[in-house]
Amino acid sequence: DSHGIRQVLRELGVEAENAAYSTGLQWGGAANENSRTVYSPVDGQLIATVRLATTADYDAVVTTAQEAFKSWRLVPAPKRGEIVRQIGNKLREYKEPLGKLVSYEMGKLLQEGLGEVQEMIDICDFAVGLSRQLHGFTMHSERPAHRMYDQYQPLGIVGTISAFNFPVAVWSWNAMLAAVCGDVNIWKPSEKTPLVAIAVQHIIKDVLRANELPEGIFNVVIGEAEIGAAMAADPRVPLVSATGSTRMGKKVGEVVGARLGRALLELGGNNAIILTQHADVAMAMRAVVFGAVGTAGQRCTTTRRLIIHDSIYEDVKSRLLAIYPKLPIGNPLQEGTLVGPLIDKQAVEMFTKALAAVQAEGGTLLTGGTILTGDQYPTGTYVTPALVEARNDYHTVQEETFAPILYLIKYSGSVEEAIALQNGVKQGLSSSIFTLNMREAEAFLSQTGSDCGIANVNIGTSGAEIGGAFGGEKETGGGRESGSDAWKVYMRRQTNTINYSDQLPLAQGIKFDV
Ligand code: UN1
Repeated sequence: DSHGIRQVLRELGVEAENAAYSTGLQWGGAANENSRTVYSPVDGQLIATVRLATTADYDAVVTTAQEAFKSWRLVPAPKRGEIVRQIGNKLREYKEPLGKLVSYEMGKLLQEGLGEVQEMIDICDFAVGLSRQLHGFTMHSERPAHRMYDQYQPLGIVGTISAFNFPVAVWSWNAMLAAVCGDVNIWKPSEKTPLVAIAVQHIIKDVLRANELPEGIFNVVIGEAEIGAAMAADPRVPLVSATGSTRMGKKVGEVVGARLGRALLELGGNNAIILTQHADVAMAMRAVVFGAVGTAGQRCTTTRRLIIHDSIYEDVKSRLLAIYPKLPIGNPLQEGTLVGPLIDKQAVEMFTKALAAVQAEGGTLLTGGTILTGDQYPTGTYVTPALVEARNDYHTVQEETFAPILYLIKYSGSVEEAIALQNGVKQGLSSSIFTLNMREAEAFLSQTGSDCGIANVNIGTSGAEIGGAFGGEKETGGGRESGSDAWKVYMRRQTNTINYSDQLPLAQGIKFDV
């Protein structure tokens, strides 16, 4: 235990790590054969064995959540905000150990693990403010002495399926907004990162207990895909929010759609940075490298394509070739490391397969693409980030490979050509342009510009703040989470018209005398 992880687990109270599920206060899940071992991608050590929930366990959780909803929806929204405020404070207290566990279980840098917990704290603060601002509009009625307005009511159970790469932050975007909206939560974390979810549930349990709140406001179900499938099909879950691959999202979206439920989908990205001839290239490099190799290329916002004007192409290429071979790859808990491991060997296989495929299509591997071995790299999950010269229409370039591969793509004409390349993929999450030319920047942001949910100027594709709505178009799934008015999807909207006259005039001037 060279990283003091046992101590971290103790601090976080993860002693009930065998439990398959937890409602707000109780840990449960009958002993069965169904368990999963969790190994750290950092050093290959066994962290824990986690028992997986059965669909019967899931059903028990739904019943408890339904019961909790009956009273939680009656708590005034600002009072619900007070609970979220306390959760945010607890997260502040536990930021160090939780951030460390995120890093150890998922493999991202300690800095990023801490950043992820910070993102949770930020969304808590946002949700607290929001709890007093669940505003609807008031409208002017066309009829005399009538009043019309919108109101937003709690929806019910929100099911959140989260991915391994942001194992706690993305859940918190959903759960904290849902909580102030008066909803109750069922969380199905990635089966690759169950411990951080268990740790968060422990933190939340303490807050619920201190406030004598009912069980079932926050629930976690540790399980495999069948739990997600059960949630998608379950009419007791009016909203299913799912983050992950487009393949997974299509399945969830179809099943939720078939019952006319609500799905909030945040799926794959194939994000590009455009570097025009007017780019501040030196400044852009930091954004490009952070975007491409940060989190070892395992963010949905990772920069996967670099669309470069041919006048600066060689300059950009040689700058990247100076940086890439020197990137400090290694233990993410160690200071100074910039690239940690991939989540598992399956991810490594996808990385090497994509590199072989793109070269078979005619791409040129400029650097990287190797699997590191030796004492420092005991897991077979450490790779050297790859730079590949490629064309946008290569099949491999069109797909999202969840690994550090950056495709360099050349364009020679106007910014419109670059925008067409940028939009010329199935996904539509994040995008950015580096230019000091106002016409190019505005063209990129116009209705004929980037077709993505996120479009940035002179910053990279990853590392969004929680204050904006987060999500994307096309195969990214169309959902929006986090800031702005994303909260509205977690509520049931109602239009109310009140007549305070002694007449009953009909709208549209219809005459109907009885
Ligand atoms: C994700 O990869 O699913 O914008 C979320 C970012 C982070 C969130 C990424 N704030 O890169």
